[in-house]
Amino acid sequence: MLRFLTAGESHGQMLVVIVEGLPADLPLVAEDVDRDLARRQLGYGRGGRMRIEHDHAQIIAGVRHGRTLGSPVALLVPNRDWPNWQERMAVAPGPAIEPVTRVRPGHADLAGALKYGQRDVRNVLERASARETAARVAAGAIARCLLGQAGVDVRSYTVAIGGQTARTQPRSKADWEHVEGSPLRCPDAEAEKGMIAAIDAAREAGDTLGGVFAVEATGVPIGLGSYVHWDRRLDGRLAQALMSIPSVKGVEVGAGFAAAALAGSRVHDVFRSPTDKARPWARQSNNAGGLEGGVSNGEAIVLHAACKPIPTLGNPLPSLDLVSGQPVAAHHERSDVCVVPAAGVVGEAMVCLVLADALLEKFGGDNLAELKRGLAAFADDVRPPGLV
Ligand code: EPS
Repeated sequence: MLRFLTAGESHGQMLVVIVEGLPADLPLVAEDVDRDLARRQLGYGRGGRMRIEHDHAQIIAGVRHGRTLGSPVALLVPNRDWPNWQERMAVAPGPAIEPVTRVRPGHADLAGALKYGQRDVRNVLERASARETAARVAAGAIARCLLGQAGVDVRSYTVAIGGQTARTQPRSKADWEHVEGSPLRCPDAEAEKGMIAAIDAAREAGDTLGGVFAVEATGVPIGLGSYVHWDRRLDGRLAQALMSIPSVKGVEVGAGFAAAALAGSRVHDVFRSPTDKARPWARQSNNAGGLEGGVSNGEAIVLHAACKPIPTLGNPLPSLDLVSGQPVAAHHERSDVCVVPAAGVVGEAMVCLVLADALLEKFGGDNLAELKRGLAAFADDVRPPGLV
């Protein structure tokens, strides 16, 4: 229902985003997108590039006078670093440029170069770069605007970095404000100190750190996704969306791997008494992470993603030269030490895109009023007859 495509190289002129399938009349301004673009750029442990970029979306199609038209929305995010790369990244043929040939273990460098038949790893790393996630965040911010109209809220926080783990989870509005204001988007200020020290030590050692982020979606209506085919299951769609983020190597839904060790009586989420008109089917726990049978069940959708440490190391690993096959140190260029807080914001964007797609699938609507009518009618339909 909702599709998006992005284009753009890390040091090219700009990122390009097209989002198609939005209903007409959705309020949308560039500031809605810029807010998330700015959040993605924050986080202790980022490298020099983030001091250059101040990402800003230019909406160029699909919106008139602050509202979507129902046509594809197109936007551009210029790369401020482009003037420094104009020759190296020129679209037109030009003088020969020194190729990158020392592949980085853990990066797309080798597999990408062999797959696409390239002798210059720059032809791979430019698009494999996590710069592309700025485009996803722009698309996700638009999806977030749609979800907001349905009362769905999507947030993220940092759970762990470099083996240091937060002991608290954000629950109240104040907790979430703390997350947004903290250097690593972490709810536990004590654990965060340890994470910062670990990042400093890694930077000193020319190393990098991974970690875990959580994404939570509240206000999700019951009934998004389906059990009828494997590819319609919402848990699978969300897991794929998170797994597609550069550096993510593991995704958990709800209690995830921990549930595998427990008896069913300890895992499944029993109902509260259905007296709450707003949430008559509410549960006493949420180990399922808001998803049963691949369908949203009205509880918060809770997802965790594990990020490996990024593969560009200040103190490069031993590697091989792509052209000569001889041992060399891996390529190093300016990079980040830790991207987990930024990855959390990208995770929000991917979850927003999947949920917005599933919302439109269930409730349809060529315009916002139709979508809202569908949502309201469904909420009435699923209320237990005794509560109407
Ligand atoms: C990246 C390397 C760094 C990061 C980049 C991802 O860029 P540069 O090579 O220009 O220093 O900053 O991330 C971004 C540009 C971004 O917007 O997140 C890499 O090799 O993947």
